[in-house]
Amino acid sequence: MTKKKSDDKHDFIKAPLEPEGAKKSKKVKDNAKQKDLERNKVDNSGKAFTTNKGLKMAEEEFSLKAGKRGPSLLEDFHLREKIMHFDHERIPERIVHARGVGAHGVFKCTKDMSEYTKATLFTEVGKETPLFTRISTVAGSRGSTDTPRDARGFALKFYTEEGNYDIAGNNIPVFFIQDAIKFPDFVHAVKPEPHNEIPQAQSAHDTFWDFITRNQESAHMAMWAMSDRAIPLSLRMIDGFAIHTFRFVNKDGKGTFVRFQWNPQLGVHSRVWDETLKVSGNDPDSQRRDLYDAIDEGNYPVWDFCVQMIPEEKEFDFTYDILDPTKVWPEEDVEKIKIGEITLNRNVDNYFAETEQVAFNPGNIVPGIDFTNDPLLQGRLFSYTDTQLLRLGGPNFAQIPINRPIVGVHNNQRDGWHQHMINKGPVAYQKSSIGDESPYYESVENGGFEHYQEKIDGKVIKARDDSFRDHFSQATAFYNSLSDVEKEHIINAFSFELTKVQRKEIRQNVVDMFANVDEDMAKAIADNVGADSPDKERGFDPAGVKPTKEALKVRMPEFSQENTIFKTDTLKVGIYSDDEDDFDFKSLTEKIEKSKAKAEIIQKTLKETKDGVRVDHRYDTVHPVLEDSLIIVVPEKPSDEFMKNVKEFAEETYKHYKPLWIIGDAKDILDKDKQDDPGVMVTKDMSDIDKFIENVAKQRFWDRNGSI
Ligand code: HDE
Repeated sequence: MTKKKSDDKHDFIKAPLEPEGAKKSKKVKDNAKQKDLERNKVDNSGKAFTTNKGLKMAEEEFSLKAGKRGPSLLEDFHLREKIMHFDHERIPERIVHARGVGAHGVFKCTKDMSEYTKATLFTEVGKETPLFTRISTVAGSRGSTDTPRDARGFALKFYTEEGNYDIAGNNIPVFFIQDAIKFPDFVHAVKPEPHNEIPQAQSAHDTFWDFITRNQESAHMAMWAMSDRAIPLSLRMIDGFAIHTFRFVNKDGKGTFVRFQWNPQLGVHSRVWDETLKVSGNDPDSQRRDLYDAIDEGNYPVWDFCVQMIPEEKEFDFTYDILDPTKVWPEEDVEKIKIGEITLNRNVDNYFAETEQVAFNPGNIVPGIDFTNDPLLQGRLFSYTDTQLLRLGGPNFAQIPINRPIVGVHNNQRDGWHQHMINKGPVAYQKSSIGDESPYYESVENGGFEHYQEKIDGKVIKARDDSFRDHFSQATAFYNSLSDVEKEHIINAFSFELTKVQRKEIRQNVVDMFANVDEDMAKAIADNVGADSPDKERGFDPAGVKPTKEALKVRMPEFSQENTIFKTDTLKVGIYSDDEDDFDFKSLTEKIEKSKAKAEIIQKTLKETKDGVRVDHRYDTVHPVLEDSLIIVVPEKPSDEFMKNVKEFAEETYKHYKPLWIIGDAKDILDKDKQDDPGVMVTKDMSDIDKFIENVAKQRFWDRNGSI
């Protein structure tokens, strides 16, 4: 490489490629998709600068001009190429799920499912299939915050040996509507209102709640959206559900109804509302950062991948229609079976190339999987290709590196925008003697795809079966399966949302409608928002049917977060302390990290502690809501800077029910009457560390004074 002399003046700002202190990821075993992507990776290091046509340029400081002070010239092809590219750097964002984060990973089969499906990713124990995931919020635009109250999209693309298999799911097991034809209405209602484009990424406004009360099939999902599930602590702590009923097909052609879900080994955990609002302002990227950092540090999140199955003969044995996407299959009805594990182990190299350009489609299936007549699923099978055609600029988006399968693609499709394949020869049609009858069609026995031959018998009609008309039984069963704290959070969420609804009639309609879920709940919400006492009958749309007694008996304790997994792994322990203190930070942080939690020291500056431990934050550049628990190390003579923020740190941690430990004199830090509350520790030294670590695993202590 030769370097022009005149460039030397810039050398004093040489910056390393990686930021200081960047952690190195654990080396992950190469997989087929990773190797495939390597082909497209660009390495600029040590290379001469070129235009897009490969021309080396000697300089890029000035555009070409007629005279040093003259106008720019049209013949400056480099200026034109650069600006032209810049002008076209944006593509349409996704209509829904615009904000997302992506990661690579692997699916490992842990149970041979060949009795039910011939899909090879599920039939060989130990087999690993590379995958890509994109986790998203639904309503906000691409630049919105990570933490609104919203469902999270959780889409998986398995790069199988039989082609790509996608599950584009959510972290909530049901959906707002039963038929795809209502989707545009639903999305228009939840998105910012069209006249003023307010509010961004929020359901707390009139049109959303108007839609809900006018479309009562939404009752169940609305309950989930108001629950803690919609404000997750971390994307590593959410469930994934394919929602729809799919079909497994085995090699004898026998079908079995199946639902997929994947559950995090870290448990499902949430924030409290006040906290999530503050996180939004303090770190709008908190959730994508959390996922990125965890993977970067080698703390790979793992999900148990599970199925629930119903034999075709039992299709009509339930109190709900098993094809209804507004219903779950409670585990008391249908056993959940773990069949594999998903591990996310590699961050993307380039957000746009991978996360933005990835194209999921529930219609991407492999032999052994098929669709059912779920009317919501049927509409999705059309929508995804259609939207991607526009978003990714033409019909060849399956050739984009992140989308292309790890197996060869052979057909006689040709041309179109961004065609990358060079198909040789004169044949561009199927069945040709010139082309030696290639590509040939694979037999079903050898893995050729054949659609499931479901018998269909019915009239062409615009209607839905009566079996889809009970909209409240599972909404009630869900509410009744939650803990008191979770119920209180739902009441508070409804109250918050309705307080933002301007039209009194809509507030009233909501409390009337949700009295059909639980009258006490609706009454409490009505009291909070100043609505009249709820009237259940007025709030019931006669297009629906009332739940039967039997349907109301159902319980789903599996969905209460009280019954989730609790462990310390990767939870953050903030250590608020004074940089002049001689405290033994080394031992404290080592003990915390031994428990797999993460210690983060917060001091006046980023200089190391006196005993040489890395300091992560300054007092005023981190907010206590960004820590999962807090230790305050009080020095004998605290500095003014230490005292300035310490009360806020203590109060916020206390108020959000998180573990709090004050080592030293707590007098000027936390009110005396709060010091004996659950999850609060005040001690002279750090000998009680084990107790604190237990508290960190518990995460929240709901039986403190006050409620959120
Ligand atoms: Fe989607 N959905 N959706 N959706 N959806 C899209 O496709 C659509 C539905 C889901 O990370 C779009 O490429 C219709 C249910 C996820 O790239 C679009 C209906 C579930 C993602 C679309 C639904 C989902 C999308 C927008 C009603 C949970 C993000 C951009 C029938 C099971 C995938 C795009 C990613 C994205 C249409 C309902 C999940 C417009 C018509 C139910 C996770 O095609």
